[in-house]
Amino acid sequence: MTDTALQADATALETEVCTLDIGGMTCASCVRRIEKAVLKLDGVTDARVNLATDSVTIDYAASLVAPAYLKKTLSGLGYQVSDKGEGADAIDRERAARQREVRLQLFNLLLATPLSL
Ligand code: 9UX
Repeated sequence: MTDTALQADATALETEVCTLDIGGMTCASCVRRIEKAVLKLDGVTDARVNLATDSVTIDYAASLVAPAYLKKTLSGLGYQVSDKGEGADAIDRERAARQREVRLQLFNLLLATPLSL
């Protein structure tokens, strides 16, 4: 398939958008380096790096490329890659798990008390 045919196909495809946080972008050339690497992949139709927020927004066809592969490509270049807001989500999940643990111990305590009397 020629490049133009491939591009025509890509634009006809349903595209998804994902934003990834990128750690380790220290100079403006990183922007071009990241955009070039991602745009080179089949299924990627656009990539926009935002240096101010340390993130990249990628338009891609989910039928041709998986977000995990986009992440792998960028981490392969030496950047720290995570889903947007993953850090905050992880903290929330940890907090929820801790609350479950506390409730479980309280329940065990209430259950054990009458038996020991
Ligand atoms: Mo600049 Mo980025 O010297 O990988 S291109 S830090």
